[in-house]
Order: sequence, then C-alpha cells, then structure tokens
Amino acid sequence: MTGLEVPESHPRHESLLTRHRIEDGVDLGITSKQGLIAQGRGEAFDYLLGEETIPSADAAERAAVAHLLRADRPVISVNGNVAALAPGETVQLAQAIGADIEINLFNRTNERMDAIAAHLREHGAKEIKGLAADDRIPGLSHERAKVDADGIGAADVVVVPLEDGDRAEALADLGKTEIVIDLNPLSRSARTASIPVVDNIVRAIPNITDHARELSGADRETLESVVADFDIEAALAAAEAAIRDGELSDRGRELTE
Ligand code: PTJ
Repeated sequence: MTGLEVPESHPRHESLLTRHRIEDGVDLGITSKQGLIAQGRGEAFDYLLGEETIPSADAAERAAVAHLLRADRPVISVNGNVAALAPGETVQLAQAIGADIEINLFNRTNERMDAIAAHLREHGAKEIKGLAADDRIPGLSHERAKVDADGIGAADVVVVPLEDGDRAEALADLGKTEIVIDLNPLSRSARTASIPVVDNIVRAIPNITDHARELSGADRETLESVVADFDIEAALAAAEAAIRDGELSDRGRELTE
C-alpha cells in the first residue's frame, strides 16, 4: 500500500485518493501498468468535467438501471482498473440488480485473473465468472474475446466500464445492450454504447446502485419510459459541451481557480 495521506481539505482529495487506489492495484497484481496510463487519461477528462456527475450522466445512470432491471441475463464486466477502484461498489451493484460479475481482461494472465477474483471475493462477491473462458466473442483476436458461455456469452445486457472500442463494437454486433462507463465522450466505446455513461466509475457505480434501489419496484411500463426518454446523442453532446465550453458548476470552478 502506498500509505500516503491526502488531506481532506485538498481541493482534489477524491481524485488523489483514486490515484492511490490504482497504484495499490498495481502493487497487488490486480491492475496492469497500462491501467495507470488509462487512469491518467480518465483523470484529464474528469478534471474538465469538474470531477462531478453532470446531469446528463445521472440521466444515463438511471436509464442504465431501467435496462438492467428489464434484462434476463445482466452481466457486469470487470477489468483491473474497476477491481482496484470500485470492488465493493461493483459487488453491491451486482446484488441490487441481480447481475453476474465476469472478469474480462485486455492484458489477461492467470495470475491477474486469480488476484482479481480473490479481491472481489474479499469484497463480498460469491460467484465470479470469466475464469472458465469457454466461449469467444467472434471477430476479436485479443484476450478480451475470451468469455464464459453462461456469462457474457449469454448476456443480454452488459455493463462495460473502461472498455476498448473493438470489444464494444463486437458486443454490439452480437446484439447485446451495452452500458459503457467511460469519461471520454469521444471514445469509440462511448459512441457504440446503447447507454454511454460519461462519468468516473467511482461515482457512476454507486449512483447506478442508488437508482436501482429507487426503481426496484417500478413496473415494466415505467422502466420502458425511462429507456425511451434517454437520448444517446443529447447525452454525448451535453458531455462534450461541458468539456468544450467549460460550462462548469461551482465545483468545476473551484478546481480550475
Ligand atoms: O485490466 P485490463 O488488462 O483489462 O486493462 C484495462 C485497461 C483500462 C488498461 C485497458 O482496457 C485500456 O488500455 O483501456 P484504454 O484503451 O486506455 O481506455 C480506457 C478508457 O477509460 C479511456 O477512454 C479513459 O478516458 C477511460 N477512463 C479511465 N479511467 C476512468 C475512465 N472512465 C471512467 N472512470 C475512470 N476511473
């Protein structure tokens, strides 16, 4: 563990804590070194978004829940960054919506698969998929093609945080509903998604769980209207506008002063 203290008064307290969690993930053999670079890229977008959940992202998180609660076989895909940044939160979300958790890695090794599975179990996960890897997503040559036949292979709705564009497109080609969590609204993954959530996973996953609790008793008609009311293009445009035009909230101004 890094053991570094970040004073709570620091204006970027949450962001620095997140950075340390990724460092710890690398030390524990959970996160790849490339995960550090991905984190840096994400931080840059998060800074421009004011390090907060913008209203269009909150709407996307609610629409994501409507999809997940209607799903027959929802699955949450977990990589090394997700496991380091939000392990307990991911387990809670899976429980709230009745989803499976499947580990799926770009830089796949047996050691990392086992370390992530152990870490998720320490955070309350009971069953973890991805270790059997008895199916493949067609059209992908890299390790992310490996999935469980009764996990992502059979899923109708998949939550894919920090996805790469190739797999996002391949999953969409299979007709799966994809909920992509990615701070970059210009990424191919966000643009391929049925629901692009332009938010940091450390905020997005707990917020999706809150919406799941709120919508858990909703009837099908209500869920369908939440899905129908969500506008993909408008959500992506709102995120781009927030970044480009600096339409910052008080929090955003505090960070940039
Ligand atoms: O653990 P592995 O081996 O599966 O590898 C995972 C990484 C993330 C290293 C791999 O998928 C990768 O290289 O991803 P990319 O292509 O760098 O894409 C990461 C995307 O996630 C970028 O668009 C970032 O802006 C975004 N991102 C980074 N951190 C966060 C994020 N989005 C939401 N929350 C974050 N904390």
